[in-house]
Formats: sequence, structure tokens, C-alpha cells
Amino acid sequence: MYNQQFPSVTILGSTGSVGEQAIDVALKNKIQVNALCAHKNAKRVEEQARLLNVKACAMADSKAAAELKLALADTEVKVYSGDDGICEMIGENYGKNEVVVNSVIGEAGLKPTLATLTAGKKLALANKESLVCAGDFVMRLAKEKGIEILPVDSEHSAIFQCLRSGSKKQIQRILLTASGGPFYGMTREQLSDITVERALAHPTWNMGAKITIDSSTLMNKGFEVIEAVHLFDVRPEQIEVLVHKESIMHSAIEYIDNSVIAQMSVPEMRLCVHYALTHPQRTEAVIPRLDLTQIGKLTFSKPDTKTFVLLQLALDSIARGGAVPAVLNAANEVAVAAFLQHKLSFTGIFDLVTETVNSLPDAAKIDSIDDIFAFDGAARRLANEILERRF
Ligand code: MN3
Repeated sequence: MYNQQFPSVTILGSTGSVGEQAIDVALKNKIQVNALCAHKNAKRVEEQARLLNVKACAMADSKAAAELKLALADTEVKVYSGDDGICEMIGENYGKNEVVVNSVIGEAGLKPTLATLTAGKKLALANKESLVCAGDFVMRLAKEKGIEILPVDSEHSAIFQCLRSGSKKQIQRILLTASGGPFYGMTREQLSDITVERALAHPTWNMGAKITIDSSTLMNKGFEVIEAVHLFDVRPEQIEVLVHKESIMHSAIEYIDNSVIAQMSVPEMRLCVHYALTHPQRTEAVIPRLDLTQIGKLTFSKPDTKTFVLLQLALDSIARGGAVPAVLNAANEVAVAAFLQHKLSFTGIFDLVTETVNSLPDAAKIDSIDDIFAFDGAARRLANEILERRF
């Protein structure tokens, strides 16, 4: 039987790292899973659908949707196809008082976020791009619908947990921690010949390829600053990024009385999903205990934004506003994909993203969400053009 004290869930991006962990948390807490969505791994979705006894599934890829429909022909599971199908599924009521976990990767996660809020459902957000690209629109819609967004990223989950000690209005500063990634401390020259294999080798957190690269370039940290500005309603200058190699303190809030409240645990995303799904309750652990005597000491330092230029570019982008953060994200998606396909060097990511962002001066002026999508498309085209011409 399901635990009725918790909302039921729909998991978007169910075959990814966060999605699989969300399923694990749901199983351990007897939380009912209503629906699943993934890009194209129909085989895995079929297994998940049978294991969780879900009512619906959606595949972004139409061929995969057809494959899944056939595979689940002996069940009652409804199968949706494509981006519109995903949003249609989100709009249906497959369970009461539902939370949608959005762990879709990239800008593709924005429409599902908007569909979730439009449907008046709670949103557990792991997709960064929703807030990076369209933070103003997403937060406005959430406010209109009276929906609190539950952050799933470790830093934002930490800040969200620390917020139980005060209110958003009493935040003086947010201390956002960064592991720095495996290459932190290297010079630009040393970074220039980092291979794909090396970049993907030893992440501190268990996560997908895109975010592993974003973490090692500090682009991810830049996105997280933008997310935090929107989620916690603070100014960019109220956020201090701290390099904290041990990844034990996941972020902190300094309140107006100078009291600093931090959240710590072993570095496991599972806890973030767990807290989002059981908040404001706490239930039995899904992660190991933290032994601080084993860790010994925690270190903190200022980030090197001269070498890791994408962090600085993100700070500048949020200050410029409009679609600039969306352009930054689009350029980065193109650059990281090119790096993973061995078409661009590691520092080529820095250069391609910087050049693309600096080449779209009008991006700061926008009127609607459609402008965001238009600039996203323009930035991708431009980044690809620059890539072919120069790299
Ligand atoms: Mn994070």
C-alpha cells in the first residue's frame, strides 16, 4: 500500500540519474508513482512502468513512443508521444495532489515546467534550464498559481532547508558552495588539452555527462546562481560562490543577524529528491550518515573566475537579464555537445559560449516567453555557425 501522507508523483526524465534516484526514493517511502517520461530509452521505461505499476508514460522521441506502446500493449498504461504528448500527460490527473519531478536535461525541460505550473501541480525541480532560461516567467506563473517550487539540486535544496530557520526577507547573503570539479586550480593552458574521457572520469556526484562537464567548467555553478536569484528572490550580489572541495556543506544562508545556517550531508542527490518528496516531513534516511571526524576538515575559498570565465559570464548574464541567460544556456548546450563529440577542445567551450553571448546584444530586451524560445533558437544557430567557422 502507498503512504497517503505524501503526494503521488510523476517523474520526468525517469531514465536519467536524478530520475532513477527519484524512483528509488519513491519505492523506499511507498510513494505512488503515476506517470513517467523519458527521451528515448523505451526499454528502461517499460521496466520502470511495470515495476511501479504506473498509469501513463511519455517518450519525447516518437519512434521510442511507438516502441513503448507495443511493449506495453498487454497493460492499461497510456503512452504519449513527443513534446506535446508530454505536456498533455502532465495536464491529466493520474493521481491526487500530485508532485511533478522535472529532471529533464536541458532547455527541453522548460515546457514541461510551464505545463506543470499551468496544471496547478507542485513542481520538484531538478531541471536548471527552466529557471536559467525563463526564471521570471516561471516564478511569476508559480506565484499566480500559489505553487511553491521544491528545489532538487543539492545547493538549492540546502538553501531551501536552511530557510526553515528564517524567511526569504531575512536573507542577507547566500553562500553557494561549489566542489570546483576535478580541474579546479589548473591554468587555462593546462585546461586546453583536457580530453572528453578525462572530463567524464571522476565526478564527485553521480550524474549525467552534460552536467559533469558543466560542473568541471563551473558553468553549472553560474546556472545555479541564476536559479538561486529566482528561487529565493535575492539580488545576484547577495550570492557568494565558495569553492568547497569536500562537498559536505551544500550551501548556507547568512541571515540579517549574521547567523549562518548551513546544511550538510554526504554528497548524495538522493537526499535532495527525498526532501523534496517528503517535505515538510523528514523520513528514514535513504543515504549514509555523515561522519565529520572521517572528513576531518572543511575548506573554503573564492572561485577563480579569471580562468573559469563561464562563471563570470553567468553573473554578467543575470545582471543583463532578458533572454541573455537563455542565450548563455543555448550556447553552452551546443558547446558541450561539440566537446563530447570531440569537435571542440575543453577551453573551446569557454570561447564558443563567450563569443555567442557577446554577439547577441538585443537579447536583453524581451516581451514574452516566445521571445525566450526565439533567442534560444537564434543562439543555437549562431553557436553552430561560429563552431563551423572557427573551431
Ligand atoms: Mn548542484
